[in-house]
Amino acid sequence: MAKTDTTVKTLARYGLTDEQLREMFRNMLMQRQLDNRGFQLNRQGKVPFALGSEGHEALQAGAAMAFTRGKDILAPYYRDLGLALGIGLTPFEIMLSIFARAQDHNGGRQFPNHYSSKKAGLMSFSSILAAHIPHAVGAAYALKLRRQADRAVLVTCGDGTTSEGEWHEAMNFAAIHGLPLVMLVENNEWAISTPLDKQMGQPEIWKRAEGYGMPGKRFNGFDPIETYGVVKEAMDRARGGGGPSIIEGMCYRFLAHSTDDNDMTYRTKDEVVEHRKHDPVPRFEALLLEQGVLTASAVDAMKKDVLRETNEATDQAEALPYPQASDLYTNLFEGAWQPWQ
Ligand SMILES: Cc1ncc(C[n+]2csc(CCOP(=O)(O)OP(=O)(O)O)c2C)c(N)n1
Ligand SMILES: [Mg+2]
Repeated sequence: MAKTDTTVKTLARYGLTDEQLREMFRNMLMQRQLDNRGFQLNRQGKVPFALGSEGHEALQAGAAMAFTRGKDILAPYYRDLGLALGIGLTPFEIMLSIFARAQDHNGGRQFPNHYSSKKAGLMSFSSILAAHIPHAVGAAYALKLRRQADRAVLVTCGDGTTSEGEWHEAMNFAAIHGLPLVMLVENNEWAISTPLDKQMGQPEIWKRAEGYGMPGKRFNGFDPIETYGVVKEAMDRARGGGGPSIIEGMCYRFLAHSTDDNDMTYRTKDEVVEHRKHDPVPRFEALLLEQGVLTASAVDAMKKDVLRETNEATDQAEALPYPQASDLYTNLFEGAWQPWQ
């Protein structure tokens, strides 16, 4: 730790050190750089698909800080680039997924942006919305049955996903069994082209927690420190045998849903520009400068380093081969059996 915590006197920081604040900021810069790279590679015709976490940076960087590496389990969804980075995946691993190369942990056969890492405790997940939530609950059930009281599962999803039946069933089961689980909802106000008021009659998702019999809370997902405080509290409760909770971070999706979407067909540019005024990345940068956690030259150096790392990860991943067609059924069927035999 380079500086002591006394540097920031007025900031409520829930025990976060200067080093951790800088790490969160670097994560946010890295998210933005990798997002941008994914969209560029798509427009260059090098990758068929990409989507971004722009607007979710603070929420994900803050939440990742509350995850205990080597113990907790993360069951994320496709927009969780910052969570994946924050629990230890490298930009190179992210690029292997985007480029669908054989060396990717999923063998290059998953949808892009669907990361997994056994080492990091990151569960592989499905594009089918909410399908991963019962899986996460199952993992939490296993932790409870094994009496591993110092571990918890952090499961995430978007606002729209909370309308799926599996989401409700999973929450109910987690509550009944008092499982060590935190349901983190990343509310960005849109489910592709569907706004919140067309997704649900009660737009305050955290309030559903009471109906299941668990604690719930809503927080400002544009603030990484507040996010950390809320996620840490919920994870500590889960680890300590206090059961599950539903926490809802408010953010906004600045980009289109994905490279396959044109958001100007269902929302206005003015709406996006209005939300951009609260962009969490420059806001956090300004806060860290004001509090003396970073200097302007340190920010500059960090941005250059993030770009360098992104460029290297891109080049390294791009140079690697795709999976072989002959490996299509590897790890799916036992032995050499092929489905057409
Ligand atoms: C069961 C199911 N229905 C529909 C889709 C198509 N789909 C993919 S992402 C998405 C929107 C999800 O919105 P939200 O949960 O709010 O997450 P966000 O993308 O906004 O982060 C939809 C409808 C799907 N993948 N699975
Ligand atoms: Mg959404």
